[in-house]
Amino acid sequence: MKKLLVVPIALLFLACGHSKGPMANATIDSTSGSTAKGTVHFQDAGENGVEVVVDLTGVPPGVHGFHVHEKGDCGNNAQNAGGHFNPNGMVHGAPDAVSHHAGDFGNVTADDKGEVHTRFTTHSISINTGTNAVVGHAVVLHGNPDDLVSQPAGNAGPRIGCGVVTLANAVASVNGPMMFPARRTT
Ligand SMILES: [Cu+2]
Ligand SMILES: [Zn+2]
Repeated sequence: MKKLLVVPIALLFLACGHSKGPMANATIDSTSGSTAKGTVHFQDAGENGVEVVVDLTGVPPGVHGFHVHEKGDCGNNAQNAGGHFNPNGMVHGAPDAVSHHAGDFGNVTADDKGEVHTRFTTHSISINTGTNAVVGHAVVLHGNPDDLVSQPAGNAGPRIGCGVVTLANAVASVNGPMMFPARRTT
């Protein structure tokens, strides 16, 4: 009888943990002379890696370098964010290149209204676990395209938007209430 109870509860626990894994957000603010702003949302997608959803406005139409940078500090017109987030000591490159920084998201493209709405998945970062955790670092939007080749940062020009990535939830708090039935059976 006890075993019959435990199995469905375990399945519930797993299902919930998968659909509501850790999430993080960055609110992008403009640097001086820029109007770029918006949000970047990170969602743990299990085996698919991390889904990144980007929604920006006020961006000059065209192609713009888009990266996670090392320091979680957007001060001094985002210069304080430092270089690209590179926990594995790689050289700069395209997101699908053999070698690239964990923070190399490549480029995003703003439409003729100056808006970016895009999403992609990546295995290069995690939300908040391990050395590739994105929380605590900064997302930076550049004025020019990342050429995906130049070292150390793709020659993407000025930093026109920046936001620090913060954790939006925690798996433990989401799953906590679901453990009540398990405790009641003992
Ligand atoms: Cu950058
Ligand atoms: Zn890079």
